[in-house]
Amino acid sequence: MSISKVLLGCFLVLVFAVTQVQADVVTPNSATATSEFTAFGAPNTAERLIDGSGLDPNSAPGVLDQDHGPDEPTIWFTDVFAPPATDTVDVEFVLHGRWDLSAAHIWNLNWLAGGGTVNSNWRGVKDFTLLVSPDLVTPYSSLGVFSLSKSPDDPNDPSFAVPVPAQVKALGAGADVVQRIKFEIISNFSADIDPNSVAAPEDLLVVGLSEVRFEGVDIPEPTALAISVLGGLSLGLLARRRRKRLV
Ligand SMILES: [Ca+2]
Repeated sequence: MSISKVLLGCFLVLVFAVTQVQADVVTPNSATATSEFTAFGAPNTAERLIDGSGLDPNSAPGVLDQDHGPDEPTIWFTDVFAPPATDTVDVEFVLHGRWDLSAAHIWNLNWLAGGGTVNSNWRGVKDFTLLVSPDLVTPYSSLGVFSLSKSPDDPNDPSFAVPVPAQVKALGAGADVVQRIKFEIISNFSADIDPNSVAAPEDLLVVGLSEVRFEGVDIPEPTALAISVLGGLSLGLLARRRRKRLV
């Protein structure tokens, strides 16, 4: 067998391997928010959305199917002492590399506040605009407005939040090449409660989430292996032509 045929075979095997990848769980490299609650060392930063905090591995074998518990240190929410207007809050995720995303898996805020005695699920995200960018510099483009359901209460005691599953949002063709995702929050569920039931009007502005993952297929960058195979293939074909000239 000629060297060019061997190299061509290697190249086809590489192309086949690249095209056979499966959809995977995409955990962002970083998560940042325009407001976080960190007073007194509180851990309620956007990092709580991507570190698996609160997810229960006993509820399901796969992360995307696991329930998220209502413990306060495992969720992100805005600064309860100085909350910005809900519709000004952004959360941004940066992925490792670029992905063809098919869905977002979002665990809405389920929060037992007040030392584990007060159901604060009304602070969950209700409507938000989801935007994507193919890299670290291209301006975001919107995939539209998405809506989440409020996390459920304990049916036997509505004052208690309970573990929640992820809510799945299909992302469609607009998410073919994505490295950054931004949630521009529009509203929480504060309109569903009696304003007189909270201590201060600004409390109504607080908003948060419990965990976020994405689902998609990795978009391979040009690798040293692919470049070397292509280079070898070119050299092989060149050598073959030279041999032909010498015959
Ligand atoms: Ca969490």
